[in-house]
Amino acid sequence: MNLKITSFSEYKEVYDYSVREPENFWAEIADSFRWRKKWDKVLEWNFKEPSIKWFQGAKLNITENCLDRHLEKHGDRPAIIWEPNDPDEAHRVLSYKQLHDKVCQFGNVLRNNGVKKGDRVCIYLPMVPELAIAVLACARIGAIHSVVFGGFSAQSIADRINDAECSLVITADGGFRGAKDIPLKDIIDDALVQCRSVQKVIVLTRSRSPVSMIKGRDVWWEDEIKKVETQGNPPCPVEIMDAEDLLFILYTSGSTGKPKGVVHTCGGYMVYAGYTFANVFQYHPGEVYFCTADIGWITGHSYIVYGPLSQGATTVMFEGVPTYPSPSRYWDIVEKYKVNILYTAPTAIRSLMSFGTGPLEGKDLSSITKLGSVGEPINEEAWHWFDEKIGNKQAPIADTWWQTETGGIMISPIAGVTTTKPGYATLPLPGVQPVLVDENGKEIEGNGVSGNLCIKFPWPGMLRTTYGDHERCRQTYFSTYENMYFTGDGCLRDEDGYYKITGRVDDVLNVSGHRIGTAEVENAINMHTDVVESAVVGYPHEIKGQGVYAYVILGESVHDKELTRKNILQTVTRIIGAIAKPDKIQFVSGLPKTRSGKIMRRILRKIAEGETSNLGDTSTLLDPGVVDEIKAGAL
Ligand code: 7RM
Repeated sequence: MNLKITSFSEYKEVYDYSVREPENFWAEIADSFRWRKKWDKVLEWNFKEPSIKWFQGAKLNITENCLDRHLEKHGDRPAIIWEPNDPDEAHRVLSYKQLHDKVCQFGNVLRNNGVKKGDRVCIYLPMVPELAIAVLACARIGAIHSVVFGGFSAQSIADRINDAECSLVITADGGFRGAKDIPLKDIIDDALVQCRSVQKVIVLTRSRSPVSMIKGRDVWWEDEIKKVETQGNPPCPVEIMDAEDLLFILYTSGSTGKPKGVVHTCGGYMVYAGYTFANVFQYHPGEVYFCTADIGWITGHSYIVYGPLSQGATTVMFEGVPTYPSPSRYWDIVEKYKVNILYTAPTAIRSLMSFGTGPLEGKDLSSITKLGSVGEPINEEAWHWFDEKIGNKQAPIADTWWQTETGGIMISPIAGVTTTKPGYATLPLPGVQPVLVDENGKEIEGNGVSGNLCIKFPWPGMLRTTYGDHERCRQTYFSTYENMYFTGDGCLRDEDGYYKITGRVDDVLNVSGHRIGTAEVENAINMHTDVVESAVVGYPHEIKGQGVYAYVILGESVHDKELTRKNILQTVTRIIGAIAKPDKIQFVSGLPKTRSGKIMRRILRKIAEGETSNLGDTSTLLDPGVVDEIKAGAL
């Protein structure tokens, strides 16, 4: 079978085949990749433990699929086009050959610094080509990367480094994002005070800001590269990996206070990222593809690095933000590199929409033939703006639903092949078996229904465990409904069988496409000395999708509430990072609790949404009086 589906009738045929004979289907997909040894068994699984094994017995290295296999015919093809934060700085183009050389060099640097197969490496870098190089170099030598987004605080990094027991950190002196300079090395230094496992820090020069370099621990990227060069550029033989060896850990928020380390493995993840990229975007050789995500999130892992490179694509990597130095920036980039495929997030679309059509004037977007959206539900207004103003009604929009845990796109239109519908992720990709279930775990069949979204059969890109705590993986994803993976999302299936994801049904917020647990934010707020208790909920936010609303009970000694408000924001920034800062803080004297002490978030959510009538049944509350006070003080 061909890796790529090219007509609606073929989609239906292939979809049915993938359900009827999943193992044959996936074996045929996997055949289009380069393996050192083919598998003995396609799939072995149970969702009880859970235990999921794809392509057992197979041997491979994902970087041979992303680099080596393209060299003979396409070595000079651009692999990465890098656009700097500052449009006046020179851009960079790395061909497949050049990228291969750099990955090999840095793989040797890692080996020289004692990194071995199975070791965990934390990567905290800005969006520069060296980030992709570092990720691929880890994969090449069999080290497990854990990329931490540049917006997280020292405390968050320390927690992640300690959870994975990383032995080495790769960072930069600093990074540029819009008008801001981010002191990455300083933040790492603060984090490492708490981290005993880290022996080495490799520091890339980017911002040339002053940093402290600790003897015996910190080394410069550039110096280490020179050492490899003076060794006469030895080749960097790949570590031959088992299909189920760990490829990476990526931390993501859930409904508890502590982020989970989602684990992906080499074989299945590679097949899934490559298959979904090729299909959803219908990538043709020579096309220029631009995904605006950060590699610190799963979208960047799967659809800036592994997916596109495994298919020999040209992937644009952008260091900056959509509004710097002006809200024309994305359109300038599209014009400059004649971008054909643009994959971005609803929050970015809404933000750019708010500037009107001025920033689009005189910009040539005619190269665009396909569009993608990811990270959160896309409202119809944003969908139509994207379609009309960016795609000129000629470019199909793939509204791609998926998660860190799924490794790749699950439900999405296939660009130009299957139908789109505003606000709908539409249909599952072949190989994906979604089901809707009610509160009791009973499958809801038929169309025109809604329920909680589960997946009832494994797919190669799914998570295998949560690092260091398999029980947590079972509890979170496989215990709510028997024999199903539970996504945490609510979903509607319309009369035509098209899926629309309506949002999280657990205590997870989605702020500008970033997942944030309400418990995580509450823990951070509660660390402030003046705070007795807090409750965090989401509310609809015009640009961010959801905003963070915090109800906070203060201790008695607080005199200057305005200062305390700012101090709380500072505390959250310190503990988690600026992305989790509450948009609104309401000081209250009590929270609506049941007699058993549970906070009734439903009420708090309604008030945050501005809905003060219809609060539903409040008779089970310990003190119904607090509700009136909270309503009166709502922001
Ligand atoms: C890729 C990514 C996952 C959560 C997921 C949803 C929400 C993502 C869509 C969406 C509606 C979409 N991974 N989500 N894509 N909701 N339509 N197309 O975002 O792990 O960071 O977040 O994001 O709630 O569960 S993630």
